[in-house]
Amino acid sequence: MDHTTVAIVGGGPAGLLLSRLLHRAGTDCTVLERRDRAYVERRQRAGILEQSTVDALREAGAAERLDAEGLVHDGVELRWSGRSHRIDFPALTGGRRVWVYAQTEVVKDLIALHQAAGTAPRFEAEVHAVEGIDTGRPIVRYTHQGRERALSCDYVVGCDGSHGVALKAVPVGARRTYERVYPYSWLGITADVPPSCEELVYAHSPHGFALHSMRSPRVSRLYLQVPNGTDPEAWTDERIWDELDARFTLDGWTLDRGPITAKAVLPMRSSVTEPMRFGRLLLAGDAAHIVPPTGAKGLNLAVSDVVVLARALTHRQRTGGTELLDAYSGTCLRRVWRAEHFSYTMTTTLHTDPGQSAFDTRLQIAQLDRVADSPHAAAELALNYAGIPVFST
Ligand code: RFL
Ligand code: PHB
Repeated sequence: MDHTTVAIVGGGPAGLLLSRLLHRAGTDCTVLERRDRAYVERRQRAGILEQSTVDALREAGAAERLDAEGLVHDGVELRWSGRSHRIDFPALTGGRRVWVYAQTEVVKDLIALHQAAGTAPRFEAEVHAVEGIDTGRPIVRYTHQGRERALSCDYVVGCDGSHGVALKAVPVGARRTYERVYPYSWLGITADVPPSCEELVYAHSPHGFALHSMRSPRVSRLYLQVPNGTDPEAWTDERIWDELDARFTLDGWTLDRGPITAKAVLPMRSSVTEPMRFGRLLLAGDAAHIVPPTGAKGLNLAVSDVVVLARALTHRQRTGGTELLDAYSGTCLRRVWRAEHFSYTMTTTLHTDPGQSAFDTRLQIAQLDRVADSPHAAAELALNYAGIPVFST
């Protein structure tokens, strides 16, 4: 049976970055990814990297293209009730900012570096069981090219996303999942048209939430709140643009339209599984927690988890000490719950709940007015959005 020090289940951003950090620190590891490379590189997801994510990618030597092509943003705009307010990140956070750089590009960059270093994931390797996590020598069982395989290791890390198998190795009585499902989804589109704004626009409107984001100076990415169960094909391009127009409406501003090249509906969920460590199994990224995308935190949390974990595993490898691994779950969960709270607050302040009363709407507007009128409220939003340093909580 093959052996590796750290077996990593899942080659999304969490697994790929963890393996990059471990290899650079001299710790041997193997990533098992059930999809092929092309599929993993194409998956359209997050678009905003906070300051500490960029710092982590730079430290991993994985930011060359990000630094050349990423769009640095110093703020976002909020729109509601005919008002508009800009949140100035550097001014409110002591110099922190965010980058617009798609998750697909982060993934492509990490895979290219792994290929060059001879440390690429084992693609099309589907893990179906993780055994012995309460022993000193766990075993990961997987299928590769139609053959059953096994990999023994010192530690297993579940980076296998929200429907992963790693978590299932933890006895039900030893874990607890806290969850909230929202009564609305996002219809996300990509369009071949230059963005109509320089920075992201988050809009609260009587028609529901809308977000204007971007992928490049020529490609726009936009989202609008739709009912759960919506079929994206039921929305024609014209209907999407009309609805976006209505939600972003602001005197003197126009939304430019262009060909829509991708269209998908994503559900909104908050979830945290505790603890993030059980014996020799550690969970990271979406395998442990999900946030609704309104705060742009999902990918950033995955990165902060693996930064903490790489340090703990490297410390174990170098000194034999397990104190950082013992602290892993508690260290991460403080940041995770803070991000959960922020994502929940952004989501519930900006979306229209199907059962929402006029009173509820007035409260949302009062909250948005407060952010515009109080530097303290604006600073709280800016610090959460631009992200606090990984080792500060
Ligand atoms: P990922 O990216 O889901 O990667 C998990 C990887 O594990 C593999 N895998 C397995 N491999 C082997 N054996 C098995 N049994 C396996 N089971 C799963 C999968 O193929 C996959 O490659 O998790 P990771 O690395 O933790 O990264 C987290 C981020 O991807 C995620 O937080 C964000 O993308 C969340 N998210 C968004 N966040 C934002 O901030 N803004 C967004 O607009 C946004 N859009 C999204 C999203 C997540 C989505 N999902 C997961 C449904 C849109 C979608 C559709
Ligand atoms: C995106 O560009 O995909 C994006 C940006 C900000 C969010 C969510 C998604 O809050």
